Amino acid sequence: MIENLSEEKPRSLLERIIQKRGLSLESLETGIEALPDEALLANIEKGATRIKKAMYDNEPLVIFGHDDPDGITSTYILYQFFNACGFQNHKYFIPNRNVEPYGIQDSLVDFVKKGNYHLVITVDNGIASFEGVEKLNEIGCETLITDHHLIQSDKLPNANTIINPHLPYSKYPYKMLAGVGVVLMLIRFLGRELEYDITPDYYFWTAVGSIADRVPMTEVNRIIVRYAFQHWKEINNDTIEFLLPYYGPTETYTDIYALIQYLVRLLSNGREENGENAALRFLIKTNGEKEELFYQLESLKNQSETELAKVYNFLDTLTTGFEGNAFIYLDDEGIIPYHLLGAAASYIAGKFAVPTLIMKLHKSEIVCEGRCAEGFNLVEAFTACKEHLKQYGGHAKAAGFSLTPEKYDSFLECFHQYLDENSPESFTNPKIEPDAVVSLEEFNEENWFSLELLLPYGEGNPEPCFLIKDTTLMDLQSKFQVDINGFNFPEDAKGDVLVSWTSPQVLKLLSFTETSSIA
Ligand SMILES: [Mn+2]
Repeated sequence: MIENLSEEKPRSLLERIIQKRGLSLESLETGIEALPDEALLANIEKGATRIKKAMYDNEPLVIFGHDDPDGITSTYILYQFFNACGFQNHKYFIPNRNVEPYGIQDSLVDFVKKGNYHLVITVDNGIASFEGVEKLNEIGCETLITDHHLIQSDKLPNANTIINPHLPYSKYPYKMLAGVGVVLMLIRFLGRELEYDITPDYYFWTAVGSIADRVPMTEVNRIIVRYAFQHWKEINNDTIEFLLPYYGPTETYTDIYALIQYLVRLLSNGREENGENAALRFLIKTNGEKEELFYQLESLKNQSETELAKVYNFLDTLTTGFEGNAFIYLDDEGIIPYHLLGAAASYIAGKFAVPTLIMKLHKSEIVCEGRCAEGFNLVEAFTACKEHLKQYGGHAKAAGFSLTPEKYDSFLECFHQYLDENSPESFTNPKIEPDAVVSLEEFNEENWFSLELLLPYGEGNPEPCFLIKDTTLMDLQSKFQVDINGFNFPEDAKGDVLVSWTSPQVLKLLSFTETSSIA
């Protein structure tokens, strides 16, 4: 009798989602005390020792970043850490991908020569800079590589030290850190040794770079972001202080998560020449200069969002009625700007869940950004076709390459053959599984706030998806703002709808299945 009663007790929306996903309340509340010991990251001790030597000997060093928000936040937290420790002999160099290829190029080698630097610390890049590291060695400059990109064909650059969770002998149990996550672990390790307290602002900026790089929001990455949420009020950082008057409230975790997503967009637009980057300068500079750079980045962000909307529109027309096991497009009409190739590929791969290659002729080479969903590995695919490529690299689900135009046809042939042999069947029409069947009444304030425990969303922890049975558009619209999301939902139809709950008053349609029409 008692058992029956407890079975019938209605469970909260949050409890149903947690159960459906096989999670537990405890696992969602894990704090930083549960982080693995960063000493398990291979070579971290050697790297830390090299950095401490530079600090004690006051050796001039350069942090060599990458021009995306992961690279910018990586550079920023390491730069700030040196500042905080009272070290003053560090500079940074951020290459511009629109001007030069990925990784260590001659521009950095020249910068190092001129400044007589003895040490380069790469962040969020370097693992594929075989020639670049050799060139630095030749001029007597050591390289410490910190990176999270995949290691190519067991070949490693000839660097002083390499810290990368993908090193086969690394014992650190979590591989999916962002570049900035690797840097945070190095700073935590150094902080321990130098007895310097790693404050919540380091975690906050790591959260920004990690969410920007779309690493899975599970385990270590999730703990880092949650720590930034939980300690938000203690964050003492002049960039955040500067932003608050411009930005809306930051009372709830939803607000802070939205601020992080805003910063991801803001920091994507700082590319400059000669190793400089406006986004990094915005983070580092103070007062008047910060304000000027903020307005500059804001206006660049608005420009690029307008540009992006145009590209998405174009892709929508290009993919009307699309079916197939891959989407491959060479932009020979010049509609997709070079710097939006990755965004374009992400858009298509997200919409159709197929491997997507978007290519463009750039400086007499064909450059490609590839994206794909679960179940396919772009780096493996490119490796299988590497004889046709000039350079390639990246992650399983986000990778790129360059090739000479003469090799284009032979590459395509090779890639199609690889697809035929390696495509899972589920590429066509991935089915969305609801986390819970809900009534409209359940989309209330109490439930909204209870779901904040699931934040941050990302790969491995998707935004919940709800099934509302037998409803009409009128029912939904009587209580909510409904984002139809391009679906056909006739006024006179009843149906089962899948929605995501994007803000307390907004439901976004993910699918609609008609059950009956209203007589
Ligand atoms: Mn990265």
